[in-house]
Amino acid sequence: MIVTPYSAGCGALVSGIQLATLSDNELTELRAAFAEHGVLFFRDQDFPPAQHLEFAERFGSIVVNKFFKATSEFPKIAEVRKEKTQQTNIGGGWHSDHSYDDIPAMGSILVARTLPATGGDTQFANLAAAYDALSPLLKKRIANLRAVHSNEHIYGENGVYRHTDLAEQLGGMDRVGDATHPVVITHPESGRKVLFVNPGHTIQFEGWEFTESRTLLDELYAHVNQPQFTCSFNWLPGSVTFWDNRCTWHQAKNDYQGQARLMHRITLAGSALTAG
Ligand SMILES: O=C(O)CCC(=O)C(=O)O
Ligand SMILES: [Fe+2]
Repeated sequence: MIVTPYSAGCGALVSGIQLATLSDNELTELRAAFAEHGVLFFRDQDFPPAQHLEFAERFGSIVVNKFFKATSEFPKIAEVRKEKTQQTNIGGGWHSDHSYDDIPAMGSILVARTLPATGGDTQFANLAAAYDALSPLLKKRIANLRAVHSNEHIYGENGVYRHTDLAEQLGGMDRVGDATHPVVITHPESGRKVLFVNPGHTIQFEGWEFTESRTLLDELYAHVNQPQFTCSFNWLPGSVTFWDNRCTWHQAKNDYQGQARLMHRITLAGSALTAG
């Protein structure tokens, strides 16, 4: 297995393995690479849905997303679909998956099934590197804060997706909810401190006024969204991406209007978060 950094501060490309036929030793190596880099990219994988499922179950335990449609054959595989005629895409703004749950998802494994001729990259950000680079003053300001993470403003009755052409493929409107988490967590595998807030789901700091929260959150978001902490993955047939939701953000570019794109996603369960 060869693991090479994908960009200066974000992700790694893993080559020389097939996820569908990974040996136990390779799985151990992969776990270490995953803990070190937070997001792994794979090319040229022969990885049908049954093998996607099998790999996910070897790595951890699966959680099913409340809002996305599943594939007809595999209820644990979610479809991330955009039709030719559709304008809005899923995950078009920076977020981490399931941070609105009390125990957020550990990771997501995304597999390309139908790709546009050009465009449709997924971008990632490294929240451990971003935390390390915060000024001592900002680190001090956020040290003991907690933040509220919600999905209601996205998937709820008046959420941003409800009045778009994505609405008909989403369910679970009545299952929205929120959770609070430490703003700085210690990553359970790497032991690194991580900035655990994201633009998609974090709505405010616990006990703070909304506008006050907004100002500091926007400052933190602008800090993360810099070239030294981010990268963009261009999908090709056979590409797979596996990211850790506790220490990365991602967003799907919506720059391929008039073309279809279909990805398969499996989400893996996490463990309770620890304050950093
Ligand atoms: O379609 C993508 O590139 C990513 C969409 C997304 O946010 C997800 O699958 O969690
Ligand atoms: Fe996502």
